[in-house]
Amino acid sequence: MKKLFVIALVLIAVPAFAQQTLNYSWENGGTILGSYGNLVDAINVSGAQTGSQGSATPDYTCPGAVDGEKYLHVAEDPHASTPQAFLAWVINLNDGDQVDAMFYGYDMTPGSSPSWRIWGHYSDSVDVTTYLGSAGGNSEYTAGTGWDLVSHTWAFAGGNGNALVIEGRLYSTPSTSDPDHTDYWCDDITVTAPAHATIIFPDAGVPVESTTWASIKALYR
Ligand SMILES: [Ca+2]
Repeated sequence: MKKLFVIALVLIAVPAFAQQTLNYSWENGGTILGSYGNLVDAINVSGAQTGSQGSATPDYTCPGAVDGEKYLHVAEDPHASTPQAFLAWVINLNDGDQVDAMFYGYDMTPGSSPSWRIWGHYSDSVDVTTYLGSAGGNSEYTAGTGWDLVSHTWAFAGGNGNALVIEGRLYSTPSTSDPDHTDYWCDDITVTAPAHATIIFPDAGVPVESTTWASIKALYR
């Protein structure tokens, strides 16, 4: 009798707390949903990659994806302020909803830049490029031990907006110096949101503009 009561209570309680958790690991060849600031060369990559961290010549290597085969490369060029890569978008949220997100950023410089942070801002549920104010984030950086996890939990309070854009933020050093280019990689983002919301990740096969291809070729020639 007691067991039946417990089961019934769980069945009643579940709808009120129904959450969904989705993972995206860039395996579909996607890149980003959008960006802000001096973010360039958003490309889907696989295998070891070589990059620069504010240096004239490539000076460090990412060994490959932390999950699966593919992952995301972006770069800050030239260094200025704090570029943002829009990694996920949660739409149709209500005030008070809880959203959790985490992703892996590659970082080989303990205690100094380049580093990743996870942050968020509000938008409407129609256009991911709308900006309706900062939602805050986690002030911790990637640890600098290789693939490091950054995570944050938001209590949604979007005001006029009903969507949350989850950002990967890039922190480069020095803030201005030739060649003003730092490479970044991330992978394996997991988002948990209420079941009534919709979690959106980058689409497969988003065309890369020819100007971007030219700059990629220039980077690796
Ligand atoms: Ca992956």
